[in-house]
Amino acid sequence: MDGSPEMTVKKLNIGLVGYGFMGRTHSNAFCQVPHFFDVPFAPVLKAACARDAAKLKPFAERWGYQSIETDWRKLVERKDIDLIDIASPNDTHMEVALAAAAAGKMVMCEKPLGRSAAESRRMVEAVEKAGVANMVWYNYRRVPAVTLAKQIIDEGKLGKIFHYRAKFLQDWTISKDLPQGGAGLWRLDVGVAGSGVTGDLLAHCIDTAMWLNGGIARVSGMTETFIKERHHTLTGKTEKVGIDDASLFLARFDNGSLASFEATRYARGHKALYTLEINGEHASIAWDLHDLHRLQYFDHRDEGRLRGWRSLHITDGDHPYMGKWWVPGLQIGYEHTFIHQAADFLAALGGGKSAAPTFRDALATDLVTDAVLKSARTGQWESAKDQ
Ligand code: SOE
Repeated sequence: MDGSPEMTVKKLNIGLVGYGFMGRTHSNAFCQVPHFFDVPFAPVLKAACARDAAKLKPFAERWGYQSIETDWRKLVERKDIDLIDIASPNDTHMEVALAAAAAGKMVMCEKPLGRSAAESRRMVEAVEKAGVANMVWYNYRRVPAVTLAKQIIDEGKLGKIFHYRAKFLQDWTISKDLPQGGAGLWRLDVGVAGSGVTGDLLAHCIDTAMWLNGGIARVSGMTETFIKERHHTLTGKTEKVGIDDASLFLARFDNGSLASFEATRYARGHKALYTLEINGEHASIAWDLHDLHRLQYFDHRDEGRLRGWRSLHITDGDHPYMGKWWVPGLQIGYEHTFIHQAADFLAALGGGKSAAPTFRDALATDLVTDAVLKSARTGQWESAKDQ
């Protein structure tokens, strides 16, 4: 996870594209990572890039970026940039990543990798052809409780896995008066986002699921767009809504286990309720983003009289990542998952590798989301594998 304290730390010059919510989480991760982890590279915030200089400037100043660019092509061409980090809306991911890889830069990209598996495939080919380190910011893998779940599963503590259940529930788009398009609302514009909750929320659930429980073979999905038309902030017209507001699917994993997944922005009262549960032959685990520092664990092998769900408080030094933070019992939060991801990326880079999830791993997720959307259209079970 990290290197030895004696190692020589080299500089890694970052060029960030985008300054929104994700631009902030990534910038914070780059700033914080060397303060807490012994990483072989120290990120340098060399340049931030976005079209709107007036909005970009205060962002760059606040985070300490040394310069700004208003054209990502210029950023990608700069000789003093080692890594391009894409934190801009989904419709920019492919173009920037292809150019960055062709220029020999390492590439990090916000999720989902592409707006479709076809876009993601081109991005995988580009980074692999260029031989550059790459990673996608599926941050929830790096919640210490979720990483612990991975360790527990890999150690075989659950035994054969029968069921996987995941949900990601929000409620922020219920109003019909909410427009689509533009800053903060591009997630509602299908041309920019690619899809609705399938690519935005289910993609997180699928990434974690395949990491914990292996590949997904087949899916049967159902989607709904509850509000069919919305005012578009960029065109000024009322336009058809092309995204899915809710998406549910059943799946069969390669290991034979059965799964159900659900994501919606219409679950009144839920802001970002990502939950997962896995049931195995011997034990089960459950996790909830709103209580992210706890992992629920039930082991049938416990003595009968004392058997029950244990609520593990994941704050001890021997829990994943926690030895780098405060003292046992003190919690960390959402932003730390990005810091962990940056730490793992830099450590892997020290060994000449890419940290997971790589672009190729993220393509596998996009194949599943594509299959879910296809199944919702055809009403058939669809393969989630590359055809
Ligand atoms: C959507 O509201 C969103 O911000 C996603 O885009 C993020 O990936 C998720 O982590 C939280 O919700």
